Amino acid sequence: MRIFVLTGAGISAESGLGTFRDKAGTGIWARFDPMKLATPEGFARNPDEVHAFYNARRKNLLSAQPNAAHHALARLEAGLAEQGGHMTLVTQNIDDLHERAGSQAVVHMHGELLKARCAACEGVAEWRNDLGRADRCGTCGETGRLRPHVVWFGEMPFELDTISRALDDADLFVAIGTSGTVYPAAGFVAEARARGIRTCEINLEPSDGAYLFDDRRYGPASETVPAWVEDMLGGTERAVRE
Ligand code: BJW
Repeated sequence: MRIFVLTGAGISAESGLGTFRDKAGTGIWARFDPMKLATPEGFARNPDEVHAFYNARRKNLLSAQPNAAHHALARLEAGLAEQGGHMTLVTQNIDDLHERAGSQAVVHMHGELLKARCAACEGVAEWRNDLGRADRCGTCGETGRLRPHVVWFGEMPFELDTISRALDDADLFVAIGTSGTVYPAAGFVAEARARGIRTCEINLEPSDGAYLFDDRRYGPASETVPAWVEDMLGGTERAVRE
């Protein structure tokens, strides 16, 4: 079996990293303005404010740990490979919790919080400390041109060609912990359906696009994802009922 997994903020919620939107209205974008903090225009207007937002989230990430859902997906990747199958893991998350849980190949379509990118030379470097306007690019030596290596609204997500090829090649599309609000990721389920691929949603609660999924499992990711992975590797494959 070839499985395409798309993860979102919900998979890292139980690791203490906030989600952006939830039905209770307590997500990050209910407290902070995404137009100020997650657009190139907002960064150009007030780089210090944007750096402070990402510096706080970077600190939080460095003290967070992967949870049972991240570990289960790492087991699934290894287990499918042993059975001659394959898993593609695409995440919208900028955290590194999949890697720390042992996932070997993670596509970060919205970038990575522990990296900085230079607007002058496009060089990308590991970055674990606070980032600010006084910092110098290690590649070209320019000062004040570094930004978080993340994808803001209006910017092109990374690796869309890789993602499209992986969708072409999948038997099952699974969305975990994502509200399905932000495009192009929100459109992957429709693309999967158009290719005749079975679809499964695993989330705390039904997303607005829940009707697009053939199979649905609801509850905290730390419980639902390990149970689903056990089914997939155990061969019962409840999630792909014919
Ligand atoms: C749990 C749980 C638990 C809680 N267990 N579950 C087409 C139509 C309309 C608009 C557009 C469109 N195409 C483009 C747009 C514009 C825009 C967009 O989509 N806007 C929408 C708001 C309408 N998109 C863009 O600008 C993108 N670029 C782009 O489209 O380029 C042009 C292009 C055109 C054509 C093809 C290709 C490209 C860029 C989007 C960049 C998103 N950036 C952010 C911030 C940067 C990273 C960061 O700071 O972290 O990325 S926004 C934010 O949302 C972040 C996330 O990755 C992203 C998605 O959020 P996610 O992961 O779904 O989280 P939540 O919080 O929304 O949902 C969490 C879910 O978990 C909830 O359902 C909970 O219930 C659940 N949950 N606890 C399981 N314990």
